[in-house]
Formats: sequence, C-alpha cells, structure tokens
Amino acid sequence: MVMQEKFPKVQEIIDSSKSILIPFHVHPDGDMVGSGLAMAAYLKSAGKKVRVVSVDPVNPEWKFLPYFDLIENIDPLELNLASIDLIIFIDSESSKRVTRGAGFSIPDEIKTIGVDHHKTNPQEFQINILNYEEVSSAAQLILEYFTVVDFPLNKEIALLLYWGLIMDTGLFEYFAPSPLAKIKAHEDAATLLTAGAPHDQLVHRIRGNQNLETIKFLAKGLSNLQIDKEYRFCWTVFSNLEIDELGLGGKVSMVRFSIKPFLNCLKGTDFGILLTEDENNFISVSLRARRQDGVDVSELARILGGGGHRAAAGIKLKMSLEEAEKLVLEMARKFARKELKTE
Ligand SMILES: [Mn+2]
Repeated sequence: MVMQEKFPKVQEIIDSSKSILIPFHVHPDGDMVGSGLAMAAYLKSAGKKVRVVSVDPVNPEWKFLPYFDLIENIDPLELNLASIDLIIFIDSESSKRVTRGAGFSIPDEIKTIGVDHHKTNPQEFQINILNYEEVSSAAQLILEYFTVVDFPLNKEIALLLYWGLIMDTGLFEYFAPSPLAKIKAHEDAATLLTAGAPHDQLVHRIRGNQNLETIKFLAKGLSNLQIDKEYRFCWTVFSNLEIDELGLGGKVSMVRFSIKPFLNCLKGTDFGILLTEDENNFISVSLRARRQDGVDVSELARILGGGGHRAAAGIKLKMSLEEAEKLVLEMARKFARKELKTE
C-alpha cells in the first residue's frame, strides 16, 4: 500500500517517544474506539506511557472491548501536555476534531502523527498516514502498520481492529471508496478472523442488543422523514425536545446511527439528510448518498463547512435547528440542481 513507505518513520518516532497521547475524535465511533485502543495496546506492549482521552463519553455498551478501561473522559484541552512527547490522531481529519470550541494548539516540541481515511484530511500532522482510496477504516491502516512492524495480532487486538472495520463498513454493506477497497476490506477481515476476531459475538453486539429507546428513536426518525421529489432527496429532523421525550437526553449521538441506513434507501432520491440537535448546542447534520456512483455528498458537506466521504459526510452547525434546517435544505436544493439525476 502507498502508505507503507512512511511506516519506518512512524516506528522511529514511536521508539523515540516515552509518553504518548491518543485523543478520540468527537462522537467517537467504533472505528475510533477500536483503532485507538488497538494502538494503545501496541504502545503499552512497547513499554510506553499511554493516555487515551475522549472529550465525549464513549458508548457504555462498548465496555466489553479489551482495554476499554484505558479511556479517560477528559477534554484534551484540559490536559497538561508538558510530559507528552507524541500525539497520535486516529480517524481524525485534524486536531480540531478531538475537542470543541477554539481548537487544540499543540506545542512545537510535541510530535504528531495522523492515521486517517477521510478524503478531506488536510494533512496537518508531522507524519500523515492517509489513505482514502484503498481502505475503508482507520483500523485497516493500523492493521497494515502492525503487519509491517511485525506486531503479532492476538485475539484482543484482532477483535478491536475487526470492530473498527465492521462498524465503519456497516457490516460490509457500505459503499466502498473503490473496488480495490471493497476487496481489501474483506481480505483484512479474513486476516482478523484468522487471528481470532469473534464475528458472531460482535454482530450480536450490534444487531441483537438494541434497547427500546433506540427503536423508538428510529420510529420517530422514520415518521419525521420527508421527501423533496423535485430535487430528489429526503430528510428527517430531531429536536432536543423530541429526544428528551424519548428519554434519550444526552445520548442522541449514540443512537443516531440507527437512522442512517434509512437515509439512502428511498426510491426517487439521490441522497438523504439527518439533522439533530446535539448535546452541546450544535446542530449535527449527516449526509448519505443513495449510490456510490451517484452524487458526492462530501461536496455538499464541504460547502456547508463540513467534510467526509463521497457517500457519507457530515457537518456541525452553530445555529438553531430551524435555521439549520432552512440553510441545509436551501443548499441541498442548490447542490442537487447541479448534480446528475440517477435512478
Ligand atoms: Mn473511520
């Protein structure tokens, strides 16, 4: 893979560092948590002092993941970085993704490595392991690195990386960034399964472990779904009030994923939009394209100040839900006008 030439340098930087920080991106997803913990396990086995911090609470349902107890629910902005030699940003396009507000300024003497698979990544770190064409998750880049540096995959590491892979690929039902990436996702899955990743157990954690609030959230989201037939998209909106009524106050980021598969399944649409008020008075906007070779929703995200992939992208807006809905629908119609119609 293209990135392998950078791996010796990554290893050299890790070797020369004693104390390493892994900050999770906001709304840490399965790829962030699986990849981050696998990297932490590797660093610990190499005798490093490791801190794993997350500005947002990590889904408590994921406590079964090995090394979960390493995660500290702390905003990296509150850390004293004096003793840190190296920060490894995983699944994060920039240092701004790991905190809120003004962003995260890193003293010059601290080294930085980024490991990411988002096309819109501006490569601001000292070493950028970025591949958005051949892989579908950060977990696969970590797997590639472990393979190159001969770090043996035990069951726990395989589980963590497989968790990242299946969560980012929606159990392989996703749109891969390229035909090669689709093949590689399955090849890497085979490697991780061979090393002991428990597929059935993990699928059960995802599919067979819903609570009633999540199902009601999904039902509400689906009943709020609207369609713009002219511009060929659908959207659904969640207010904080509706979220509170469902007993999900403060937990919406954890159940949002249940609606996402329905944003790109409607006949007569090219893409779908989900708007939710999140815990910190931001409006969180998720975009999903209906076809991999259809419209590029990362373009719409970019216009609105966000980012992501061709078929899955997102934006955070600092405004009221009503204003956000108006703005996003207006821009979506402008965007749709320029795009080719697909059936
Ligand atoms: Mn990811």
